[in-house]
Amino acid sequence: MNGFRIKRAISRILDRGACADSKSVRRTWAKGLWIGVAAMLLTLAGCKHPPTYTGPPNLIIRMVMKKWAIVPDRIVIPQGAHVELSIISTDVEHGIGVPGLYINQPVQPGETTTVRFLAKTPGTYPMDCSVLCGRGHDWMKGVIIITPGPKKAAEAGVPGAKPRPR
Ligand SMILES: [Cu+2]
Repeated sequence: MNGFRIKRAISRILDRGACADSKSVRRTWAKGLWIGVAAMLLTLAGCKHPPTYTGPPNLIIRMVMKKWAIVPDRIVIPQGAHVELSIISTDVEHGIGVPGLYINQPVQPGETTTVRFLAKTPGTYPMDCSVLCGRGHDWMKGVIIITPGPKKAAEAGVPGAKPRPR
């Protein structure tokens, strides 16, 4: 009788043990899942966007992307400007890419692509075509220069810059 009880007690303990094991396996899975979700959220939170502004732009720059050039290919912007790039393509799909300003937008032919950003930090920001568009794709390069200090767009010699009508 005693031997039977001991066997039952042992099997109960073993059962509990097995149960605890599967629970801990489940817990480990749940932990892994939460860590995965947290990592994903952190990655998304870490995605950079161009520094932006509210209200209307005070500097609109019209640009043309075509085989194989970005026109104008040198854009000088005074620091602090509320910039709107208004970009068209005259032939195939291109893309405006300015990694330093976290800009990467496709530019479809027949559509105007608008990119807004605050010219926050002075510097030289290389730009290029971000969509593989053909054999001359690598030649499609340019630069955005944000000059320090408050200057009017005209003084900074912004090509294609037009003040917003008031
Ligand atoms: Cu391209």
